[in-house]
Amino acid sequence: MSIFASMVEARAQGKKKLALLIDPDKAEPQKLGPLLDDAVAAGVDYLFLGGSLLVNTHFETCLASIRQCCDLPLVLFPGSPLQVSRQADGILLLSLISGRNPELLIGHHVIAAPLLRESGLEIIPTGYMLIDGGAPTSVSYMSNTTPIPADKPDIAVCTAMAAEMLGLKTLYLEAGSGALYPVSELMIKAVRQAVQLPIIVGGGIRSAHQASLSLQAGADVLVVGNGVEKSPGLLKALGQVMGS
Ligand code: 1GP
Repeated sequence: MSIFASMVEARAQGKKKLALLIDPDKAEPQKLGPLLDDAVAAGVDYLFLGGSLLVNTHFETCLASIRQCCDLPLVLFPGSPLQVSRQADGILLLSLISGRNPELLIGHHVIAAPLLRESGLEIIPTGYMLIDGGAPTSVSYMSNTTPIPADKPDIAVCTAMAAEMLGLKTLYLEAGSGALYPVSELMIKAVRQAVQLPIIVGGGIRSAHQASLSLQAGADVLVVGNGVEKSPGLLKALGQVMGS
């Protein structure tokens, strides 16, 4: 089954999915084994790999190490066209629809299109929406875009509706890695009521309680990165929340 089909099927069955984000800049490829063992034990559904920047040359090595350690679906979450690799299974083809930077709406996609076509990766067209998380984040700085204010769910709703009408396949509500505040339940609920697309939610999720609130509000896929790096027990707790 394709990655996208697994999201749609889970949504139809009222099940939730958990993604672990690995940032190739922070990960030490040779030391990923224990983290990936924990991810498998916790029932993580997808591994996302990517970051706003690449400041080292670990990207392909990281992918190879992950491949050696486990066979979880590996999805690229690219900060730039440099983060494309045949070693993954799929890619979130992100269009930054909360912003007005043409390069991130279509420009980079044009550059990457021939490579993506040839790569054999499953392409998952994704409406990427930055929501203000209480502090500037790498993604807002690097993308040179302004996040949707956290108290303006109407803007998020209209943006999500437009994404659905344009034919994008999933939405990613993003507070930004390490955000002070995750995307609010109010915002998730409002978007959930407006569209049928699978909704991915990430940024600033640091506790099982927060995860549970986001899921109840309507998130279909939760993404965690920083929280797991800082608190190794979090994955297990999240696995229990997903199970319930
Ligand atoms: C960032 O949504 C992801 O793009 C995950 O964020 O690292 O804050 O969990 P965290």
